[in-house]
This record gives sequence, structure tokens and C-alpha cells, in this order.
Amino acid sequence: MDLKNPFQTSFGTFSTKDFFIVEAVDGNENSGYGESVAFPVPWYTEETVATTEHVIKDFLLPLLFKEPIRHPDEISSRFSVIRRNNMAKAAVEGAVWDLYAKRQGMSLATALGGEKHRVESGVSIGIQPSVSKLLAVMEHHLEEGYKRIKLKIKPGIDVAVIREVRHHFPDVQLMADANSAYTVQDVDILKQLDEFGLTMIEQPLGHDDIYEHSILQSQLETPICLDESINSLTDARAAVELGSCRVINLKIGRVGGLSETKKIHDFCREKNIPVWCGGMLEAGVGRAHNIAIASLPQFMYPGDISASDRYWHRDIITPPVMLQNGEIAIKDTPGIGHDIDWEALETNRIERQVHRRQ
Ligand code: OSB
Ligand code: MG
Repeated sequence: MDLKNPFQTSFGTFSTKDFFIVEAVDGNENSGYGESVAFPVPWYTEETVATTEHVIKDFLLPLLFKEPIRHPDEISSRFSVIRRNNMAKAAVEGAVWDLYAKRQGMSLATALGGEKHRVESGVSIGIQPSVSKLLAVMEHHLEEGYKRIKLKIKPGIDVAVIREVRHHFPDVQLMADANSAYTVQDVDILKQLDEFGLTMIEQPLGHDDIYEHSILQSQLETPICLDESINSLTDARAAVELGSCRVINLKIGRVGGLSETKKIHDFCREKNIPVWCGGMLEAGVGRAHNIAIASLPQFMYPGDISASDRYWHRDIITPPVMLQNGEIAIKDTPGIGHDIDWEALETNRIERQVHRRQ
């Protein structure tokens, strides 16, 4: 699907999103839906659309079909014999979670233990061609009601840009995401960001680092939030115990599914570490999953869960995700709370596969 606007990060630019939807069907005409969130290129993590398809087809579905499951929490332990490939795992597990919630007659949010009725919404803005363009984009999103702005930064597009933005918007809840573009040698640049009162700085150092972030955090006032570095509860524990971050960005796909996300959430709740829900430029199905998980209590900052129309001319769910006073209402209808917009899906679909339990 074509994005309305190209999205530029420190590692590359996305103009389209290639993905697939997983539909899990039981014997009683119930369907659950999941979305693969990987990109076509392994820039953000090692997975791609092609690797997720391969791993699902050749490894995960045979494991899933091997014997019945009683609860979706059983899936992540069954999949644990396959190393990593977290986005592949999450796409399948998410479809089964939705199916399970529908069979229980519960919203996915309730099935996951969610308590909120609405979640606060933020917007993540890619690197813009100029500061004046950035200010105009920000102005537009703030008028729409978004409660927090996240700006992508990289070396050369950081201190001066944030200074200008802060000057124009002194009170906005603002944060920066570097997607691993800096090294510990850049500590002096990162320290300069302390004066702008950023809510947090996301993933300044290595995508697989936990140790150096602990050194950096001890020298920064601004809280560090880890994204790429947290791929499991084990990683979250290491990061929290080492003081590598004060906040965690949770993405269902990055950590291997909703059950693992819940575990990290519960751990962070115990440790008093706030979490918030990140985004992968999802279409409607993935977005609905994000809304459901963000209803859990430790999600304490607005997420990168923006409305459908921030990304798409026409989303693949109906109704699309909409913003009301900077918040997204959590549907109490069974499952993800949105139907598939089959016409929109068919317009974009290039392939369909069916896999059955033998
Ligand atoms: O680091 O959070 C990130 C988009 C693509 C890859 C990585 C990231 C992002 C975003 C956008 O920041 C989140 C969204 O609006 O979906
Ligand atoms: Mg990030």
C-alpha cells in the first residue's frame, strides 16, 4: 500500500508498506486476523516480508497445526524452538489471539487484560526536507489533536532542529528517535539535547546494544527509551537492571507477539518502568492490535498509534482508526473491534495462500 507521505528515518525512507494479513479460521466460521509488520528490507531489524513468509510457512504453521491449543498463551512457548523471527511469530499469534477473543465474545483488549477505554495518541514525524516544512507538519498534526510529537533525528539533523522546534512549540510533549544513528563518541551532542526538556530520547546507540546505553543514560538527564534493543523479556530485564533506559517502547512484532508483550509489560509494571506502544507504519489490522495492547495499565505515554488517515488514503479495516480529542477509543465489540474492508484489501492484494491442518 502506498503511504500518503514518504517516511524518512536515520536508516532509510519508506514510500510504501508491503505486508500480509494472516487469517486464522476455526471449524465454526470464526476468523481472527494478524498482520506481519516487517519491512521489505532488513533495516530496522533483520526480518523482512520474505523471511516472515518463509518462516511462517515452513516452520511456524507446522508447529501450530501439530496439536490443538487451548489458549493463545501456549503459542509463544510452542514457537520458542524457532530462534527469533519475532515478527513472523507475532503475525500468526496475533491472528489466533483475535480468533480466541471473538470465540470468547470479548474484545481483544479485555482478553489481554486491558483496563482503559481509550488510549492517547502521538505522531511520529520522519526527517523532513527543511525545518520550515517540519514546523508546518507539526502544526498540522497538533491541530488534529495529537498529544505528543516524536521527531526522527540523525547526526547533523539534531540539536539545531530540536532547538528551532522547541522555540516554536515550547510546551509540546516532544521526543526524539535516533534509530541507532549515534555512538558513545557522540555523547556531547546527545547531552546538548538535555536543555530542551524532551520526554525521552529513543534508541540513540546500537540496535543490539544494552551496555553502552547504560553508560550514556548515566550521563544524560533525558530519559533513554529503548526500541530496537528490546526483543524479549530477557532483554528488558537486562536493560532495566543495568539502568540502560528509563522507558521501553513496546512493539508486538519486535518482541514476538502479544503474550511476550504482556510479560514485558508486567515486568515493567513491577519495576515502575513506563512503557508505550511503538508503531511499524501498520495497516488497520496491526494498528487495531496496537490499540488493544495499549489498553493495559503500564502504557503510560501516548503511543505511535496514529489514526488510519495519517498513513493511508483508504485503510483495510472498517471503520478506520479515528482520533477523538487526541485519543483513540477502544472498541468493546469482540476481537480487534474492526471488520476487514475486503474491497480495500482486494484492491491491494497480490497473492493469497491457504494452509490447512492435516
Ligand atoms: O523506530 O519507531 C521506530 C517507523 C518505521 C520503523 C521504525 C520506527 C518507525 C516509527 C513510526 O517511528 C511509527 C508509526 O507511526 O507507525
Ligand atoms: Mg523507534
